[in-house]
Amino acid sequence: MPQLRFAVLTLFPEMFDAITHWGVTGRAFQAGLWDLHLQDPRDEAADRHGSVDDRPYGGGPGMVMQAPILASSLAKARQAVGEQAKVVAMSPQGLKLDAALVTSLARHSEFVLVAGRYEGIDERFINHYVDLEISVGDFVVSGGEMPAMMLMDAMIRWLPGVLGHEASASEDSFSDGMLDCPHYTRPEVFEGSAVPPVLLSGDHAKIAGWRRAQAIRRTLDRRPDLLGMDQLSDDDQLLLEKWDLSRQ
Ligand code: 9D3
Repeated sequence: MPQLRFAVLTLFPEMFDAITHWGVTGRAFQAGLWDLHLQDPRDEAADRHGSVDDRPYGGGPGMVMQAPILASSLAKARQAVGEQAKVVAMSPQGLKLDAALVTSLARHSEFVLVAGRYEGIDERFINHYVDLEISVGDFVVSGGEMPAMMLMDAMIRWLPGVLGHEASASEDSFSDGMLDCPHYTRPEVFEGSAVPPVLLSGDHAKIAGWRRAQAIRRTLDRRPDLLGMDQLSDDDQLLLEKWDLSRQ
């Protein structure tokens, strides 16, 4: 029944309340649009201390998650989510997540996400079982749980029925390779700054043109890499000129 099914290998399953209990993803979970199975590798520990990690061969700081523990945890997760599930490890060494990667993953509907802790995961587990490693960016966080939740959230937003009729994932910033326009609500004047008059005009075509011009200007200023070209279309250039946003 769910359109998207995830299992996550994690030592901190309670963290995932963040996406099952709150907001857009929480509502969609309660509605049965997506499903989540949490598998704690601690359940596979053989010793009475519940060890899932050990010291790195060759020495060095930190501990490494053990391959046999992760392999039996993965086997249980696959039973829950489907034997054909795509296995994705969240990793600082992974492919950097972006909108194109999120939509390309949508060809699959069953995933096991591996959220690591400690210094890392035994490379043999990755080589034997992991289809794809994904990073959320070039900065360090303390484990794979929040990156896994970011990936799931980004995918869940694309499911039909998740976003209300007033919004769609394809209208979101980045889907069209452009930053969003600025937004305003009451009061009409805040600390001496008025809302741009065009937004009060009631002329919907004019408002749409202004918003597009603002989005183009902000993308040029802040994220020219998103446009991936050094020339605007003639239409977009004219729109910037109309709203006096051309520069130079
Ligand atoms: C000293 C080497 N560090 C690797 C950059 C050690 C290390 C730090 C943090 C190993 C693992 C982690 C935990 N991070 C993740 O599991 C992680 C992550 C990240 O830190 N940044 C961006 N994306 C991701 S996805 C998973």
